Amino acid sequence: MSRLLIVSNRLPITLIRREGKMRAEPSQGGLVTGLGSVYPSSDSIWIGWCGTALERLRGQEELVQEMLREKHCHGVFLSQYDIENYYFGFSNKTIWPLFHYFLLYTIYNKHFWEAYVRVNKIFCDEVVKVANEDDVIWIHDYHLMLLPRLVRERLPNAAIGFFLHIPFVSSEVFRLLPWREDILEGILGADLVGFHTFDYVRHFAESVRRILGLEHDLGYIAIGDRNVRVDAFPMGIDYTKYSTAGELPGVKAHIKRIRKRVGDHRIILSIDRLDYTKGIPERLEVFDLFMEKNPEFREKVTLILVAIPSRTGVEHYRMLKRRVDELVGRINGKYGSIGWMPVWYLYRAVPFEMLIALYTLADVALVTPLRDGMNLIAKEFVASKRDGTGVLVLSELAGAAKELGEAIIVNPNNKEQIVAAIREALMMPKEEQIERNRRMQQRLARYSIGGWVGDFIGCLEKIKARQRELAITRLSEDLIARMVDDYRKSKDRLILLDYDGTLVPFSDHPRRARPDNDVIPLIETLVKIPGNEVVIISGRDRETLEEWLGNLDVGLVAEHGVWIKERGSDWQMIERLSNDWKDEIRPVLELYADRTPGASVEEKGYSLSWHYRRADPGLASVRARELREDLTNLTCNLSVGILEGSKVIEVKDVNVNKGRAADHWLGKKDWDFVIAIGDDWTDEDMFAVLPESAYSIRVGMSVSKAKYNVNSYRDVRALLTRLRDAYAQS
Ligand code: GDG
Repeated sequence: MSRLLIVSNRLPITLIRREGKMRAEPSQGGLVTGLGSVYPSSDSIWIGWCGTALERLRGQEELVQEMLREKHCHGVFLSQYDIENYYFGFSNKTIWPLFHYFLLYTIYNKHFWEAYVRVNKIFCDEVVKVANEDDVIWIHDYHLMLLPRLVRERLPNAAIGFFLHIPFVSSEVFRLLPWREDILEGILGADLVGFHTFDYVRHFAESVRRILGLEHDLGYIAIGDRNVRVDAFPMGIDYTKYSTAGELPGVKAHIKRIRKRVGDHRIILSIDRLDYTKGIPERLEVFDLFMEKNPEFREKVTLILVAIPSRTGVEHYRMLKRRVDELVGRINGKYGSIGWMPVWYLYRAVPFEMLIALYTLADVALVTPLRDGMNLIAKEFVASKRDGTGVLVLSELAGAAKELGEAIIVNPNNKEQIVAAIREALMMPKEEQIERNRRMQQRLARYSIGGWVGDFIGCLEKIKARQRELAITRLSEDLIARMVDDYRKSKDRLILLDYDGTLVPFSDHPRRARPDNDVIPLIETLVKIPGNEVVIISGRDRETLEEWLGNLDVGLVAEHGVWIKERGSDWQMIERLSNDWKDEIRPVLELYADRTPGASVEEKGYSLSWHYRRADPGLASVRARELREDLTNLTCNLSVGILEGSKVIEVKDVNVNKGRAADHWLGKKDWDFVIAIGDDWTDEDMFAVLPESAYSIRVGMSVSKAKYNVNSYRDVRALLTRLRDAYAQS
């Protein structure tokens, strides 16, 4: 039976050794509280660190592992040194600040990085120990970004998902990281990469494109022979748990106690881990400004500030704690009176019932992080509002803002705006509060944590199914053997080959993609074999083909079929074509080339092409889309068609395509062996006209009319070499 292996830095339980005895306590934080309401379960295993350094567990590892096994967990043991450098170091002093745009807090340190690599390898060993072949492996968060690739290397066919719980920064910021390639390649070891929002998806895909040079297409990134899916999965919460928790007796008791403490004051609530990304001091400054500007609310409103201690071993967190303490003291000193303390500050984690009591009582939740991957507090607050009252003031820089549009959305750096938002929230009529919350509640109920998990895992399963389909079409050794056998037995053989991307690799400058010293002798020997007819069917112009391949005894097709040249004859046109349309289209292509640095226009006898391989990829893809639209409108009354190749848009006569050119040769003889190989959309016309018995091969792992796929021009050369040698052996 297939199981789900969840892998995260921390297990949902923390083991604490006190007076020689081990005790288990629930862990804190967004990931474990979110996923912890669905897992661990009997058909899953959660793999992670148990929260205590190896040195403190010495001799008790087996016992700990046994305790964890009972809870469907598997422990990863880490030394104090690794915790310092991998967890407090690279994870929390490098990645965390960088990925939240706190560049000045980011430390680049070789020892941190080395520990990060080492610990990811330790995690990999544990995953491999636990995993069965058909398990689904779901790796979480920024501590383990190298793990997908490491696991892939050891378990090549495993179903691996990766989810990042924090933002993925813009490529301009990500590129600052000295180990950027390793991180991207690490993540791309997964089959499915998930983020909270589409912005993060875009940032990731853009970083991959700029740093690794890999293109993305409709949410897929091709890396080697694998296609990695990248998509947004906004994490939900256990809606029922929060919407019904108000009934728990413990919650009612807490409500009473809190009411007694704050009297009938209106309550503004602020809850976060004490982290500089959450904007806690900034929020206190806003509260100060609110009190100053709105004296009528003094002695009427209390801010309950819950700050959960977090990463206390990191200097910036200790500084933050001092700053918050100071600000709370200052505000309470400035506005407080005998019967009223403006800020009630709790520096500790609160039990679940108290959390719900606070959500229930709060008139306003002030959730204003400076950056936040998602922010579950905002969602939990809304879900807990059984009577529908209460107002959420939410930062636009939290991922949750994308889904909670009915909240009052603010820029966390705009203090005046937040002051106004607090006032608006406190004055908002009840009916409006209810209407806004009900809409958000419906959305949260529909996409709860179970839906989120199901969506992610469902998507991963679909990808694996798609990979299995593609694997069936991949040209296997068995198929090659069969092809070689057919080839050997046949007498009249037609070999149709595209040029760029099929026989030779692409180059930034089309003129540089000359045939090299390996490919020329290969074709030369192939055409010498009696019964072989080789035709090179290209989109290039006649002159270039003549210059590069004219000496070979092959058939040639130029401009996708405008011109053909039989072995030993001259170039001829496939039919009379008109060029009248060019004057209308050329200026448009030139205009787009001027607007896109690196793009260029190429004019061939009966076609015009707009090349963008050397242009900035982001800009080029926008321009290419615009150009396509313009051309579609412009050409609707002309007999020309728009063709998309690899980084090129081509306009040419609709009557001309590689299919017609291929037909010319197919009709010449009763061939008993036909093979056609090509790498882009223009070759699909050629595949479409082949007889059923033909072998058709598309270079690259795209869906195609061709029967089989290979990875690259190298595979094509290897295959042609096998065919050539097969003759010598027969
Ligand atoms: C990361 C990302 C993303 C908090 N205090 C108490 C308590 N909590 C629970 C809350 C909530 C969770 O912890 C906090 O989640 P957040 O989402 O707000 O924040 P991070 O810990 O920074 O989490 C974040 C998240 O991962 C999930 O992907 O949303 O952007 O930074 O569930 O309820 N629970 C209890 N007492 C507390 O005092 N019982």
